[in-house]
Amino acid sequence: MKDILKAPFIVEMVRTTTNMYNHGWDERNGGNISLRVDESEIKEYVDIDKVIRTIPTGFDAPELAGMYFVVTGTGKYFKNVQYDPEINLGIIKITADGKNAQLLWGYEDGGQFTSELPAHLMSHMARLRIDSENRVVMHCHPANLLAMTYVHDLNEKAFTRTLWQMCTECIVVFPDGVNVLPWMLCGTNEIGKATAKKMETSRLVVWAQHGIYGAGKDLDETFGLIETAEKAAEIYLKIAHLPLVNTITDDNMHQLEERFNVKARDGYLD
Ligand code: 2HA
Ligand code: ZN
Repeated sequence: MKDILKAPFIVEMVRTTTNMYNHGWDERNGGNISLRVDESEIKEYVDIDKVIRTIPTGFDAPELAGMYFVVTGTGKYFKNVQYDPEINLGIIKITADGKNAQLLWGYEDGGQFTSELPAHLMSHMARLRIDSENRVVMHCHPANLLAMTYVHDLNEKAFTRTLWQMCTECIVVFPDGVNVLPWMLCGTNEIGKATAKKMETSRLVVWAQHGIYGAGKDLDETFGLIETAEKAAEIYLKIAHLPLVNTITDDNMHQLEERFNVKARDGYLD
């Protein structure tokens, strides 16, 4: 067996959680990540027949049966992942019936996966139906996006258009826009289902007064998606109280669509 602490999927999780903490997106135990990894890769580092514990997920995820995920632990601090990956992270395999998770490595203090696992697994299912390359679901609490949900209309088209108008790159990075959920109780199957439904039409889902979910093919891409939306929200908060003199027009955005070969979400541009 190779050294798991040198596995690219663990190294990347450590780097990403540390980076997110350093961005101020994951105070205390805020935020969680799940990363899908192929069995062939996992097998080089852990004995996949040695189940440490079986933990019920609390819902059915039949489409994910047999899949492996690296998942941040519940109650764990992103700040600390770099010092003790084996306590703060875990590798789970979803059982054949889709109802349980077998722990193969990690959560060494007896812990378990994030309380937001329903939102993660349901979002993986939703994204995988659209894009078989999707591997990551990421949740965090970036201050500017969060602040924006207190002062901006939560209508998805209006919210998306404002973000697109704040930085030229936005429409290129997230042409599918952002979807928005009203405040809901977190950690429940209900918010999980609602998030997954929103993931059908966008890789970014804002949880009003809480944070954001992102999905993507790797940790870098997903981080970059959230980073770009958060930057736009920061610009919005810098200008929202000032008289607006200039903006990025819909005509400008059509030029960006053409130049970068992207298609803005249907009906979002004039
Ligand atoms: O894991 O961010 O939404 C802590 C949270 C819950
Ligand atoms: Zn949260």
